[in-house]
Amino acid sequence: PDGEDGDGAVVLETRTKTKRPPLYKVLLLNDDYTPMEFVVHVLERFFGMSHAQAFEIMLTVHQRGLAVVGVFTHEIAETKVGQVMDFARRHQHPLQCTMEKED
Ligand code: NFA
Repeated sequence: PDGEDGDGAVVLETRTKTKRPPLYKVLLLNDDYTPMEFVVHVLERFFGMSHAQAFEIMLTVHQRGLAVVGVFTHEIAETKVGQVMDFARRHQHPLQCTMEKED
């Protein structure tokens, strides 16, 4: 709606809609070598999951090839992907983590 700026001047076309940021899915990919316990630890450490939740998602990735492990803004998704990829590389596991824009 139109507003008034305090000096009596009318401010036309005040913004009323608040845009939400685009969201990105963070995906974890299966491989044949990364130990299951390592994946569970990654999900607990970087995605705040309980042990039971982390085990369930790890099994989904293992059985289906990949799973969405979280949905975040671009900056947070990039940070999560970087943290997982660094941690996996440091432990010499081939675990892959990527991000994809939500529709
Ligand atoms: N497939 C791996 C194994 O059998 C476990 C795994 C699960 C790896 C999820 C990557 C992601 N050791």
